[in-house]
Amino acid sequence: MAKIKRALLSVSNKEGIVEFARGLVKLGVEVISTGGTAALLADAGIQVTEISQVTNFPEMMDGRVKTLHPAVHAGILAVRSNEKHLTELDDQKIKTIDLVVCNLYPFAETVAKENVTLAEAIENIDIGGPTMIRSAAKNNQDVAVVVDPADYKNILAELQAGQGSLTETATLRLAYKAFQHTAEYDQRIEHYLADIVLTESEKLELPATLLDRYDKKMDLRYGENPHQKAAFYLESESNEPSIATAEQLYGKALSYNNINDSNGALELVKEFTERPAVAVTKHANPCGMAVADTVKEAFRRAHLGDPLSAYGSIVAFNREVGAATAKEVATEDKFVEVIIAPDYTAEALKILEERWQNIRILKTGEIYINYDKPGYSMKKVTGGLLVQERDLAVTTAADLEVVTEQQPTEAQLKDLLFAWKVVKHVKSNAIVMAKDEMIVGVGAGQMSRVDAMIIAGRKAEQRQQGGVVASDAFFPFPDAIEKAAELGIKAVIQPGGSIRDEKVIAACNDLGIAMVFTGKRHFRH
Ligand code: 93A
Repeated sequence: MAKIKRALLSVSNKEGIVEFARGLVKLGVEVISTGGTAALLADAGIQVTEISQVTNFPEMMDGRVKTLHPAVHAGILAVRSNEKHLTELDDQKIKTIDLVVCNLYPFAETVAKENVTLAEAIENIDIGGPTMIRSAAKNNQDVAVVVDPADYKNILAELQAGQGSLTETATLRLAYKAFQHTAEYDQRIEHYLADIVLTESEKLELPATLLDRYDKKMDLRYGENPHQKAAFYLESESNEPSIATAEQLYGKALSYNNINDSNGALELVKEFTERPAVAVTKHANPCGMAVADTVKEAFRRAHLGDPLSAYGSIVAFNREVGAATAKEVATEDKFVEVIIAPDYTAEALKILEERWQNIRILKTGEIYINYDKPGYSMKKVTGGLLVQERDLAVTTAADLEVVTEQQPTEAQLKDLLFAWKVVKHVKSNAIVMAKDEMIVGVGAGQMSRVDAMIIAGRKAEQRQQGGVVASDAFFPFPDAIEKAAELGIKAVIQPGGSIRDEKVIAACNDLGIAMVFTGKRHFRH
Protein backbone atom coordinates (compact mmCIF):
# COMPACT_ATOMS: atom_id res chain seq x y z
CA MET A 1 0.00 0.00 0.00
CA ALA A 2 0.96 3.65 -0.42
CA LYS A 3 1.83 5.92 2.50
CA ILE A 4 -1.09 6.36 4.90
CA LYS A 5 -2.37 9.95 4.65
CA ARG A 6 -5.78 9.83 6.32
CA ALA A 7 -7.05 7.61 9.10
CA LEU A 8 -10.54 7.19 10.51
CA LEU A 9 -10.63 6.34 14.21
CA SER A 10 -13.96 5.22 15.71
CA VAL A 11 -13.72 3.04 18.79
CA SER A 12 -15.95 2.00 21.67
CA ASN A 13 -13.10 0.45 23.61
CA LYS A 14 -10.93 3.54 23.89
CA GLU A 15 -7.96 1.82 25.50
CA GLY A 16 -4.68 2.99 23.95
CA ILE A 17 -6.37 5.12 21.26
CA VAL A 18 -4.87 8.44 22.42
CA GLU A 19 -1.28 7.14 22.21
CA PHE A 20 -2.01 5.50 18.87
CA ALA A 21 -3.53 8.69 17.41
CA ARG A 22 -0.57 10.71 18.69
CA GLY A 23 1.78 8.30 16.93
CA LEU A 24 -0.19 8.62 13.69
CA VAL A 25 -0.15 12.42 13.81
CA LYS A 26 3.62 12.30 14.32
CA LEU A 27 3.85 10.29 11.10
CA GLY A 28 1.96 13.09 9.32
CA VAL A 29 -1.40 11.27 9.17
CA GLU A 30 -4.63 13.30 9.23
CA VAL A 31 -6.92 11.87 11.91
CA ILE A 32 -10.71 11.81 11.36
CA SER A 33 -12.94 10.63 14.15
CA THR A 34 -16.52 10.07 15.37
CA GLY A 35 -18.18 11.90 18.30
CA GLY A 36 -16.90 10.25 21.47
CA THR A 37 -13.55 9.26 20.04
CA ALA A 38 -13.00 12.74 18.56
CA ALA A 39 -13.82 14.42 21.88
CA LEU A 40 -11.34 12.23 23.72
CA LEU A 41 -8.57 12.93 21.20
CA ALA A 42 -9.27 16.67 21.17
CA ASP A 43 -9.12 16.69 24.99
CA ALA A 44 -5.70 15.09 24.77
CA GLY A 45 -4.62 17.95 22.52
CA ILE A 46 -4.58 15.93 19.30
CA GLN A 47 -5.49 17.62 16.02
CA VAL A 48 -8.65 15.82 14.85
CA THR A 49 -11.22 16.29 12.05
CA GLU A 50 -14.83 15.54 13.04
CA ILE A 51 -16.58 12.97 10.84
CA SER A 52 -19.40 15.47 10.21
CA GLN A 53 -16.90 17.71 8.42
CA VAL A 54 -16.08 14.82 6.09
CA THR A 55 -19.66 13.75 5.40
CA ASN A 56 -21.15 17.24 5.54
CA PHE A 57 -23.90 15.67 7.60
CA PRO A 58 -24.40 15.79 11.34
CA GLU A 59 -24.20 12.54 13.28
CA MET A 60 -27.87 11.57 13.35
CA MET A 61 -30.40 9.60 15.40
CA ASP A 62 -28.35 9.35 18.58
CA GLY A 63 -25.35 8.16 16.60
CA ARG A 64 -27.17 5.46 14.63
CA VAL A 65 -25.91 7.17 11.49
CA LYS A 66 -22.45 8.67 11.76
CA THR A 67 -20.09 6.99 9.30
CA LEU A 68 -22.68 5.43 6.98
CA HIS A 69 -22.00 7.80 4.09
CA PRO A 70 -20.41 7.63 0.61
CA ALA A 71 -17.77 10.18 1.70
CA VAL A 72 -16.55 7.51 4.11
CA HIS A 73 -17.20 4.31 2.17
CA ALA A 74 -16.11 5.54 -1.27
CA GLY A 75 -13.01 6.95 0.42
CA ILE A 76 -12.24 3.52 1.84
CA LEU A 77 -13.33 1.32 -1.06
CA ALA A 78 -11.72 3.16 -3.99
CA VAL A 79 -9.10 1.02 -5.72
CA ARG A 80 -6.09 3.32 -5.85
CA SER A 81 -4.75 1.88 -9.11
CA ASN A 82 -8.13 2.33 -10.85
CA GLU A 83 -8.25 5.65 -12.70
CA LYS A 84 -12.05 5.53 -13.00
CA HIS A 85 -12.44 5.10 -9.24
CA LEU A 86 -10.13 8.03 -8.59
CA THR A 87 -11.90 10.28 -11.10
CA GLU A 88 -15.24 9.41 -9.51
CA LEU A 89 -13.83 10.35 -6.11
CA ASP A 90 -12.50 13.64 -7.50
CA ASP A 91 -15.86 14.45 -9.09
CA GLN A 92 -17.54 14.14 -5.70
CA LYS A 93 -14.66 15.89 -3.88
CA ILE A 94 -14.11 12.80 -1.74
CA LYS A 95 -10.66 12.07 -0.32
CA THR A 96 -9.31 8.56 0.28
CA ILE A 97 -9.15 6.99 3.74
CA ASP A 98 -6.15 4.68 4.09
CA LEU A 99 -6.49 3.39 7.63
CA VAL A 100 -9.57 2.41 9.63
CA VAL A 101 -9.24 1.89 13.37
CA CYS A 102 -12.48 0.59 14.81
CA ASN A 103 -13.89 -1.65 17.49
CA LEU A 104 -17.57 -2.21 18.02
CA TYR A 105 -20.40 -1.31 20.41
CA PRO A 106 -20.06 -3.62 23.43
CA PHE A 107 -22.88 -6.02 22.53
CA ALA A 108 -21.51 -9.03 24.46
CA GLU A 109 -20.91 -6.96 27.59
CA THR A 110 -24.38 -5.44 27.33
CA VAL A 111 -26.28 -8.74 27.06
CA ALA A 112 -24.13 -10.24 29.84
CA LYS A 113 -25.59 -7.67 32.27
CA GLU A 114 -28.47 -8.72 34.46
CA ASN A 115 -31.99 -7.67 33.46
CA VAL A 116 -30.91 -6.25 30.14
CA THR A 117 -33.86 -5.30 27.94
CA LEU A 118 -34.21 -6.27 24.31
CA ALA A 119 -34.20 -2.57 23.37
CA GLU A 120 -30.89 -2.01 25.16
CA ALA A 121 -29.39 -5.04 23.46
CA ILE A 122 -30.61 -3.91 20.04
CA GLU A 123 -29.26 -0.38 20.55
CA ASN A 124 -25.86 -1.98 21.13
CA ILE A 125 -25.81 -3.68 17.75
CA ASP A 126 -23.18 -1.80 15.82
CA ILE A 127 -23.98 -1.24 12.14
CA GLY A 128 -21.64 1.50 10.98
CA GLY A 129 -18.58 -0.05 12.65
CA PRO A 130 -18.78 -3.50 11.00
CA THR A 131 -19.59 -1.84 7.67
CA MET A 132 -16.44 0.27 7.87
CA ILE A 133 -14.34 -2.64 9.06
CA ARG A 134 -15.57 -4.82 6.20
CA SER A 135 -15.04 -2.07 3.60
CA ALA A 136 -11.47 -1.58 4.76
CA ALA A 137 -10.81 -5.32 5.00
CA LYS A 138 -12.16 -5.86 1.49
CA ASN A 139 -9.87 -3.16 0.10
CA ASN A 140 -6.85 -4.47 2.02
CA GLN A 141 -4.54 -3.90 -0.95
CA ASP A 142 -4.81 -0.17 -0.32
CA VAL A 143 -6.27 0.16 3.17
CA ALA A 144 -5.26 -1.10 6.60
CA VAL A 145 -7.83 -1.96 9.28
CA VAL A 146 -7.07 -2.33 12.98
CA VAL A 147 -9.70 -3.86 15.27
CA ASP A 148 -7.59 -4.93 18.23
CA PRO A 149 -6.03 -2.35 20.62
CA ALA A 150 -3.31 -4.92 21.32
CA ASP A 151 -2.07 -4.32 17.76
CA TYR A 152 -1.59 -0.53 18.04
CA LYS A 153 2.00 -0.70 19.24
CA ASN A 154 3.17 -3.09 16.52
CA ILE A 155 1.37 -1.18 13.79
CA LEU A 156 3.02 2.08 14.83
CA ALA A 157 6.40 0.38 14.86
CA GLU A 158 5.77 -1.11 11.40
CA LEU A 159 4.62 2.25 10.08
CA GLN A 160 7.70 3.95 11.46
CA ALA A 161 9.91 1.30 9.87
CA GLY A 162 7.98 1.36 6.57
CA GLN A 163 7.97 5.15 5.94
CA GLY A 164 4.32 5.38 6.86
CA SER A 165 3.00 2.36 4.97
CA LEU A 166 2.44 -1.32 5.72
CA THR A 167 3.34 -4.39 3.67
CA GLU A 168 0.69 -6.32 1.73
CA THR A 169 1.19 -9.30 4.00
CA ALA A 170 0.51 -7.11 7.02
CA THR A 171 -2.68 -5.55 5.62
CA LEU A 172 -4.01 -8.95 4.49
CA ARG A 173 -3.40 -10.35 7.95
CA LEU A 174 -5.24 -7.37 9.46
CA ALA A 175 -8.12 -8.01 7.04
CA TYR A 176 -8.33 -11.60 8.22
CA LYS A 177 -8.48 -10.43 11.83
CA ALA A 178 -11.14 -7.90 10.89
CA PHE A 179 -13.46 -10.48 9.34
CA GLN A 180 -12.88 -12.74 12.31
CA HIS A 181 -13.91 -9.86 14.58
CA THR A 182 -17.13 -9.07 12.67
CA ALA A 183 -18.04 -12.76 12.28
CA GLU A 184 -17.75 -13.34 16.02
CA TYR A 185 -19.70 -10.18 16.69
CA ASP A 186 -22.61 -11.29 14.48
CA GLN A 187 -22.52 -14.72 16.00
CA ARG A 188 -23.04 -13.26 19.46
CA ILE A 189 -26.06 -11.35 18.21
CA GLU A 190 -27.41 -14.49 16.58
CA HIS A 191 -27.00 -16.48 19.82
CA TYR A 192 -28.69 -13.81 21.88
CA LEU A 193 -31.67 -13.65 19.53
CA ALA A 194 -31.87 -17.45 19.18
CA ASP A 195 -32.39 -17.67 22.91
CA ILE A 196 -35.29 -15.27 22.67
CA VAL A 197 -37.06 -16.31 19.50
CA LEU A 198 -36.54 -20.04 19.15
CA THR A 199 -39.29 -22.18 20.64
CA GLU A 200 -38.34 -25.04 22.91
CA SER A 201 -38.96 -27.53 20.12
CA GLU A 202 -36.68 -25.63 17.78
CA LYS A 203 -33.83 -25.85 20.29
CA LEU A 204 -32.58 -29.24 21.35
CA GLU A 205 -34.53 -30.00 24.50
CA LEU A 206 -34.64 -33.38 26.24
CA PRO A 207 -37.97 -34.38 27.78
CA ALA A 208 -37.84 -33.87 31.54
CA THR A 209 -39.23 -37.32 32.36
CA LEU A 210 -36.49 -39.06 30.48
CA LEU A 211 -33.58 -37.32 32.05
CA ASP A 212 -34.72 -35.20 34.94
CA ARG A 213 -31.29 -35.46 36.55
CA TYR A 214 -29.88 -33.33 33.78
CA ASP A 215 -30.03 -29.57 33.48
CA LYS A 216 -29.17 -27.72 30.36
CA LYS A 217 -25.91 -25.84 30.73
CA MET A 218 -25.89 -24.29 27.28
CA ASP A 219 -27.06 -24.47 23.73
CA LEU A 220 -24.19 -25.28 21.44
CA ARG A 221 -23.64 -23.61 18.11
CA TYR A 222 -24.26 -26.97 16.45
CA GLY A 223 -23.63 -30.66 16.98
CA GLU A 224 -21.05 -32.93 15.46
CA ASN A 225 -21.90 -31.25 12.14
CA PRO A 226 -23.25 -27.78 11.37
CA HIS A 227 -26.71 -29.04 10.35
CA GLN A 228 -27.33 -30.66 13.76
CA LYS A 229 -28.76 -28.62 16.65
CA ALA A 230 -27.07 -29.38 19.95
CA ALA A 231 -26.94 -28.56 23.65
CA PHE A 232 -24.85 -29.52 26.68
CA TYR A 233 -26.69 -30.96 29.68
CA LEU A 234 -25.08 -31.42 33.09
CA GLU A 235 -25.83 -34.00 35.74
CA SER A 236 -27.27 -31.94 38.56
CA GLU A 237 -25.82 -34.07 41.36
CA SER A 238 -22.36 -34.72 39.87
CA ASN A 239 -19.51 -33.56 42.09
CA GLU A 240 -16.71 -35.13 40.11
CA PRO A 241 -14.21 -32.82 38.39
CA SER A 242 -14.94 -33.30 34.71
CA ILE A 243 -15.41 -31.55 31.40
CA ALA A 244 -18.86 -30.60 32.75
CA THR A 245 -17.52 -28.81 35.82
CA ALA A 246 -14.39 -27.32 34.20
CA GLU A 247 -14.16 -23.56 34.14
CA GLN A 248 -13.27 -21.90 30.85
CA LEU A 249 -10.60 -19.27 31.47
CA TYR A 250 -10.04 -18.12 27.92
CA GLY A 251 -11.06 -18.51 24.30
CA LYS A 252 -14.11 -18.94 22.12
CA ALA A 253 -17.12 -20.97 23.25
CA LEU A 254 -16.60 -24.72 23.31
CA SER A 255 -18.13 -26.68 20.45
CA TYR A 256 -19.86 -30.06 20.70
CA ASN A 257 -16.74 -31.79 19.38
CA ASN A 258 -14.48 -29.79 21.73
CA ILE A 259 -16.50 -31.00 24.71
CA ASN A 260 -16.56 -34.60 23.59
CA ASP A 261 -12.87 -34.69 22.72
CA SER A 262 -11.75 -32.82 25.86
CA ASN A 263 -13.72 -35.30 27.95
CA GLY A 264 -11.77 -38.15 26.35
CA ALA A 265 -8.44 -36.46 27.01
CA LEU A 266 -9.24 -35.58 30.61
CA GLU A 267 -10.56 -39.04 31.52
CA LEU A 268 -7.36 -40.52 30.10
CA VAL A 269 -4.97 -38.42 32.21
CA LYS A 270 -7.06 -39.16 35.29
CA GLU A 271 -5.79 -42.75 35.01
CA PHE A 272 -2.34 -41.54 36.03
CA THR A 273 -2.09 -40.32 39.59
CA GLU A 274 1.51 -40.78 40.61
CA ARG A 275 3.52 -38.79 38.10
CA PRO A 276 2.86 -35.95 35.70
CA ALA A 277 0.93 -37.25 32.70
CA VAL A 278 -0.10 -35.55 29.47
CA ALA A 279 -2.48 -36.75 26.77
CA VAL A 280 -2.56 -35.27 23.28
CA THR A 281 -5.79 -36.31 21.60
CA LYS A 282 -7.63 -35.98 18.32
CA HIS A 283 -11.26 -36.97 17.81
CA ALA A 284 -11.25 -38.37 21.35
CA ASN A 285 -8.44 -40.81 20.60
CA PRO A 286 -4.96 -40.22 22.02
CA CYS A 287 -2.26 -39.72 19.38
CA GLY A 288 0.31 -39.02 22.09
CA MET A 289 0.55 -39.73 25.79
CA ALA A 290 3.41 -39.86 28.23
CA VAL A 291 4.28 -39.82 31.89
CA ALA A 292 7.53 -38.27 33.08
CA ASP A 293 9.20 -36.67 36.10
CA THR A 294 8.17 -33.17 35.06
CA VAL A 295 5.04 -31.81 33.40
CA LYS A 296 7.10 -30.21 30.65
CA GLU A 297 8.89 -33.46 29.85
CA ALA A 298 5.61 -35.38 29.87
CA PHE A 299 4.19 -32.90 27.34
CA ARG A 300 7.31 -32.96 25.18
CA ARG A 301 7.20 -36.75 24.93
CA ALA A 302 3.42 -36.90 24.51
CA HIS A 303 3.71 -34.52 21.56
CA LEU A 304 6.64 -36.45 20.13
CA GLY A 305 4.46 -39.59 19.90
CA ASP A 306 2.83 -38.30 16.71
CA PRO A 307 3.62 -34.63 16.02
CA LEU A 308 1.74 -34.70 12.70
CA SER A 309 -1.57 -35.83 14.22
CA ALA A 310 -1.02 -33.49 17.18
CA TYR A 311 -1.71 -30.46 14.96
CA GLY A 312 -5.09 -29.10 16.12
CA SER A 313 -5.16 -31.37 19.16
CA ILE A 314 -6.67 -31.26 22.59
CA VAL A 315 -4.08 -31.49 25.35
CA ALA A 316 -4.91 -32.65 28.86
CA PHE A 317 -2.68 -32.45 31.93
CA ASN A 318 -3.00 -34.11 35.34
CA ARG A 319 -0.89 -31.41 37.02
CA GLU A 320 -0.76 -27.61 37.08
CA VAL A 321 0.74 -26.04 33.94
CA GLY A 322 3.66 -23.69 34.61
CA ALA A 323 5.54 -21.25 32.40
CA ALA A 324 8.17 -23.77 31.23
CA THR A 325 5.48 -26.18 30.04
CA ALA A 326 3.42 -23.39 28.45
CA LYS A 327 6.50 -22.30 26.49
CA GLU A 328 6.97 -25.86 25.24
CA VAL A 329 3.29 -26.01 24.20
CA ALA A 330 3.39 -22.61 22.49
CA THR A 331 6.24 -23.15 20.02
CA GLU A 332 5.74 -22.01 16.40
CA ASP A 333 5.28 -25.52 14.95
CA LYS A 334 2.32 -26.46 17.14
CA PHE A 335 -1.41 -25.78 17.07
CA VAL A 336 -3.54 -26.66 20.09
CA GLU A 337 -7.35 -26.23 20.08
CA VAL A 338 -8.14 -26.90 23.71
CA ILE A 339 -5.97 -27.22 26.77
CA ILE A 340 -7.37 -28.68 29.98
CA ALA A 341 -5.53 -28.89 33.30
CA PRO A 342 -6.12 -28.71 37.06
CA ASP A 343 -4.68 -25.17 37.06
CA TYR A 344 -2.21 -22.75 35.44
CA THR A 345 0.28 -20.25 36.76
CA ALA A 346 -0.43 -16.65 35.73
CA GLU A 347 2.67 -16.63 33.57
CA ALA A 348 1.66 -19.85 31.80
CA LEU A 349 -1.77 -18.40 31.01
CA LYS A 350 -0.19 -15.29 29.56
CA ILE A 351 2.11 -17.31 27.31
CA LEU A 352 -0.75 -19.44 25.98
CA GLU A 353 -3.11 -16.51 25.44
CA GLU A 354 -0.46 -14.54 23.60
CA ARG A 355 0.34 -17.48 21.36
CA TRP A 356 -3.21 -18.30 20.22
CA GLN A 357 -6.12 -15.91 20.13
CA ASN A 358 -8.59 -18.78 19.90
CA ILE A 359 -7.21 -21.44 22.19
CA ARG A 360 -9.81 -22.63 24.70
CA ILE A 361 -8.24 -22.90 28.14
CA LEU A 362 -10.09 -25.02 30.68
CA LYS A 363 -9.36 -25.39 34.36
CA THR A 364 -10.68 -28.40 36.29
CA GLY A 365 -9.24 -27.81 39.75
CA GLU A 366 -7.92 -30.88 41.58
CA ILE A 367 -8.90 -33.81 39.34
CA TYR A 368 -8.76 -36.80 41.64
CA ILE A 369 -11.59 -35.90 44.04
CA ASN A 370 -14.49 -38.35 43.76
CA TYR A 371 -12.72 -40.08 40.93
CA ASP A 372 -13.62 -43.76 40.39
CA LYS A 373 -17.05 -43.13 41.82
CA PRO A 374 -19.42 -45.61 40.17
CA GLY A 375 -21.61 -44.07 37.56
CA TYR A 376 -23.19 -44.76 34.23
CA SER A 377 -22.31 -44.26 30.66
CA MET A 378 -25.13 -43.92 28.19
CA LYS A 379 -25.38 -44.21 24.47
CA LYS A 380 -28.37 -43.29 22.44
CA VAL A 381 -29.50 -45.76 19.82
CA THR A 382 -32.44 -45.11 17.52
CA GLY A 383 -35.56 -45.66 19.57
CA GLY A 384 -33.73 -46.38 22.83
CA LEU A 385 -30.99 -45.62 25.30
CA LEU A 386 -28.21 -48.03 26.24
CA VAL A 387 -27.03 -47.66 29.82
CA GLN A 388 -24.04 -49.34 31.42
CA GLU A 389 -21.72 -48.84 34.37
CA ARG A 390 -18.66 -46.75 33.67
CA ASP A 391 -15.54 -48.70 32.81
CA LEU A 392 -13.54 -48.06 35.99
CA ALA A 393 -11.61 -51.33 36.00
CA VAL A 394 -8.01 -50.91 37.12
CA THR A 395 -5.31 -53.48 36.37
CA THR A 396 -2.17 -53.75 38.51
CA ALA A 397 0.95 -55.90 38.17
CA ALA A 398 -0.59 -58.41 40.56
CA ASP A 399 -3.48 -59.05 38.14
CA LEU A 400 -1.21 -60.08 35.27
CA GLU A 401 -0.60 -63.65 34.22
CA VAL A 402 2.53 -64.32 32.20
CA VAL A 403 1.57 -66.95 29.60
CA THR A 404 4.79 -67.24 27.56
CA GLU A 405 8.23 -68.78 28.13
CA GLN A 406 9.70 -65.34 27.78
CA GLN A 407 9.14 -63.22 30.93
CA PRO A 408 8.68 -59.46 30.52
CA THR A 409 11.53 -57.37 31.93
CA GLU A 410 10.85 -54.78 34.66
CA ALA A 411 10.93 -51.97 32.08
CA GLN A 412 8.59 -53.86 29.77
CA LEU A 413 6.19 -54.53 32.63
CA LYS A 414 6.01 -50.82 33.34
CA ASP A 415 5.33 -50.08 29.68
CA LEU A 416 2.74 -52.87 29.45
CA LEU A 417 0.74 -51.41 32.33
CA PHE A 418 1.11 -47.92 30.87
CA ALA A 419 -0.13 -49.04 27.44
CA TRP A 420 -3.00 -50.96 29.06
CA LYS A 421 -4.26 -47.81 30.79
CA VAL A 422 -4.11 -45.95 27.49
CA VAL A 423 -5.77 -48.63 25.35
CA LYS A 424 -8.84 -48.44 27.58
CA HIS A 425 -9.40 -44.93 26.19
CA VAL A 426 -8.92 -45.75 22.52
CA LYS A 427 -11.79 -46.68 20.22
CA SER A 428 -11.99 -50.39 19.40
CA ASN A 429 -10.41 -52.24 17.75
CA ALA A 430 -7.54 -50.62 19.56
CA ILE A 431 -3.82 -51.27 19.53
CA VAL A 432 -1.37 -49.10 21.49
CA MET A 433 2.39 -49.32 21.14
CA ALA A 434 4.53 -47.81 23.88
CA LYS A 435 8.15 -47.44 24.86
CA ASP A 436 9.56 -45.87 28.02
CA GLU A 437 6.08 -44.81 29.20
CA MET A 438 5.36 -42.95 26.01
CA ILE A 439 2.96 -43.83 23.21
CA VAL A 440 4.79 -44.48 19.96
CA GLY A 441 1.88 -45.74 17.88
CA VAL A 442 -1.91 -46.07 18.04
CA GLY A 443 -4.29 -47.97 15.81
CA ALA A 444 -7.84 -46.88 16.65
CA GLY A 445 -11.35 -47.75 15.58
CA GLN A 446 -10.41 -50.42 13.05
CA MET A 447 -12.72 -53.22 11.99
CA SER A 448 -9.84 -55.69 12.11
CA ARG A 449 -7.22 -56.07 14.84
CA VAL A 450 -4.47 -56.76 12.29
CA ASP A 451 -5.25 -53.44 10.60
CA ALA A 452 -5.09 -51.67 13.98
CA MET A 453 -1.66 -53.31 14.52
CA ILE A 454 -0.45 -52.25 11.07
CA ILE A 455 -1.53 -48.65 11.61
CA ALA A 456 0.03 -48.48 15.09
CA GLY A 457 3.19 -50.05 13.65
CA ARG A 458 3.37 -47.51 10.85
CA LYS A 459 3.28 -44.70 13.43
CA ALA A 460 5.76 -46.48 15.72
CA GLU A 461 8.18 -47.12 12.89
CA GLN A 462 8.72 -43.40 12.50
CA ARG A 463 9.78 -43.19 16.16
CA GLN A 464 11.52 -46.21 17.59
CA GLN A 465 11.09 -49.94 17.66
CA GLY A 466 11.22 -52.77 20.14
CA GLY A 467 8.50 -51.44 22.41
CA VAL A 468 5.44 -53.17 23.83
CA VAL A 469 1.92 -53.51 22.56
CA ALA A 470 -1.50 -53.45 24.25
CA SER A 471 -4.62 -54.84 22.62
CA ASP A 472 -8.03 -53.88 24.06
CA ALA A 473 -9.44 -57.37 23.37
CA PHE A 474 -8.04 -60.83 22.66
CA PHE A 475 -6.27 -61.79 19.46
CA PRO A 476 -8.52 -64.22 17.57
CA PHE A 477 -5.61 -65.39 15.40
CA PRO A 478 -1.81 -65.30 15.60
CA ASP A 479 -1.63 -63.01 12.52
CA ALA A 480 -1.50 -59.73 14.48
CA ILE A 481 1.27 -61.18 16.71
CA GLU A 482 3.32 -62.06 13.63
CA LYS A 483 2.84 -58.50 12.40
CA ALA A 484 3.93 -57.19 15.84
CA ALA A 485 7.10 -59.31 15.68
CA GLU A 486 7.92 -57.85 12.26
CA LEU A 487 7.60 -54.42 13.84
CA GLY A 488 10.13 -55.35 16.54
CA ILE A 489 7.63 -55.66 19.41
CA LYS A 490 9.03 -57.60 22.37
CA ALA A 491 6.09 -57.78 24.83
CA VAL A 492 2.31 -57.91 24.60
CA ILE A 493 -0.55 -57.22 27.02
CA GLN A 494 -4.05 -58.44 26.19
CA PRO A 495 -7.10 -59.88 27.96
CA GLY A 496 -6.75 -63.48 26.68
CA GLY A 497 -9.79 -65.70 26.37
CA SER A 498 -9.83 -66.60 22.68
CA ILE A 499 -10.48 -70.23 21.73
CA ARG A 500 -7.19 -69.97 19.85
CA ASP A 501 -5.17 -68.58 22.79
CA GLU A 502 -2.85 -71.62 22.56
CA LYS A 503 -1.95 -70.75 18.97
CA VAL A 504 -1.35 -67.11 19.86
CA ILE A 505 0.89 -68.13 22.82
CA ALA A 506 2.80 -70.59 20.59
CA ALA A 507 3.41 -67.82 18.07
CA CYS A 508 4.83 -65.60 20.83
CA ASN A 509 7.10 -68.42 22.03
CA ASP A 510 8.39 -69.01 18.49
CA LEU A 511 9.05 -65.31 18.05
CA GLY A 512 10.64 -64.69 21.49
CA ILE A 513 7.86 -62.34 22.61
CA ALA A 514 6.70 -62.09 26.24
CA MET A 515 2.91 -61.93 26.71
CA VAL A 516 0.70 -61.24 29.73
CA PHE A 517 -3.06 -61.72 30.13
CA THR A 518 -5.18 -59.26 32.09
CA GLY A 519 -8.38 -61.32 32.20
CA LYS A 520 -10.33 -58.12 31.44
CA ARG A 521 -11.01 -56.38 28.18
CA HIS A 522 -11.61 -52.71 27.45
CA PHE A 523 -13.88 -52.40 24.45
CA ARG A 524 -14.86 -48.85 23.68
CA HIS A 525 -17.27 -48.34 20.84
O1 93A B 1 -24.68 3.37 15.44
S1 93A B 1 -23.76 2.89 14.45
O2 93A B 1 -24.06 1.60 13.97
N1 93A B 1 -23.74 3.88 13.17
C1 93A B 1 -22.64 4.38 12.60
O3 93A B 1 -22.74 5.03 11.55
C2 93A B 1 -21.37 4.18 13.23
N2 93A B 1 -20.13 4.58 12.90
C3 93A B 1 -19.27 4.15 13.83
N3 93A B 1 -22.28 2.90 15.09
C4 93A B 1 -21.26 3.47 14.44
N4 93A B 1 -19.94 3.47 14.80
C5 93A B 1 -19.43 2.92 16.05
O4 93A B 1 -19.36 3.97 17.00
C6 93A B 1 -18.06 2.35 16.00
O5 93A B 1 -18.04 0.98 15.62
C7 93A B 1 -17.54 2.53 17.42
O6 93A B 1 -17.76 1.38 18.19
C8 93A B 1 -18.39 3.66 18.00
C9 93A B 1 -17.55 4.86 18.32
O7 93A B 1 -18.36 5.95 18.64
P1 93A B 1 -17.78 7.24 19.39
O8 93A B 1 -16.55 7.64 18.65
O9 93A B 1 -18.87 8.25 19.26
O10 93A B 1 -17.50 6.83 20.80
